[in-house]
Amino acid sequence: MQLRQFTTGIAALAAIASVLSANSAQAFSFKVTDGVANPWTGATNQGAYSEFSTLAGTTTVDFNSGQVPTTGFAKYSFSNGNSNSSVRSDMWAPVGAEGEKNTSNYLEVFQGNNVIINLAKSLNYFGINWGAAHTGNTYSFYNGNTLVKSFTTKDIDQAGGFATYSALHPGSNEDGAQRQQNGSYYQGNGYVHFYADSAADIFNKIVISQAGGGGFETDNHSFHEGTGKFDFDTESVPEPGLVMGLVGVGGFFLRQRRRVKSA
Ligand SMILES: [Ca+2]
Ligand SMILES: [Ca+2]
Repeated sequence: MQLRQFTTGIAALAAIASVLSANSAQAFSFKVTDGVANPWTGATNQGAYSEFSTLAGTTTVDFNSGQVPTTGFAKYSFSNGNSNSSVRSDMWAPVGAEGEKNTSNYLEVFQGNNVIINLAKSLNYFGINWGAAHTGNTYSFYNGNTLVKSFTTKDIDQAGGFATYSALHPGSNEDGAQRQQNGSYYQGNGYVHFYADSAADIFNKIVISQAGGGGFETDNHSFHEGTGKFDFDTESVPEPGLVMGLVGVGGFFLRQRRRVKSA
């Protein structure tokens, strides 16, 4: 968003921009898409998955086991036990890429009980199926104990909104909800991609929190390892079948990737 503001900028913004850049070299971006059906099974009732799920170096957590992972690449913990925030399955699950009802388990976070995700390696990308959006849904990205960037529902609204406003998630007039023709407010859903624009923006810890009432519902978290810029537009995303076919010829795969990236 900062980039877009700068490039479409009016003179008044130039001063703000220079203050920001003096304060921090960081630029951290996000994009909202529909996401895709489960890229491994084709299932459409498990929420939306990242278009980058099958990119080499990406790990995806779908919560379908009913638990958060507490070992491995992404270790999840609750700041206050898991007395109210938890993995569950109910009507508030984030909807699928074409608005389908999600009948799988997902992660629910309430105020006062944050979810902390500690990563085994540095990341340059985190994607999430964000659903039933409420005011006060908050993501904070850290490198060690240093906050890289926070985002809230309002940031999505200001950038043009969510991909889908679902009748499955009736809500009230607030950040993340939009009035539809029948007079009801529907809450936002979509696949939201957060990514580093430079090596200064990589991160290894994510905190998911809720400020105020309502819950924060997410599913299908995807983590991409990286120590530099994540190029959203030119990262190649091979078809799942292609990845399977190239398992034994990683060198070829890497060469293809480099070629695409430098094109
Ligand atoms: Ca799920
Ligand atoms: Ca919610």
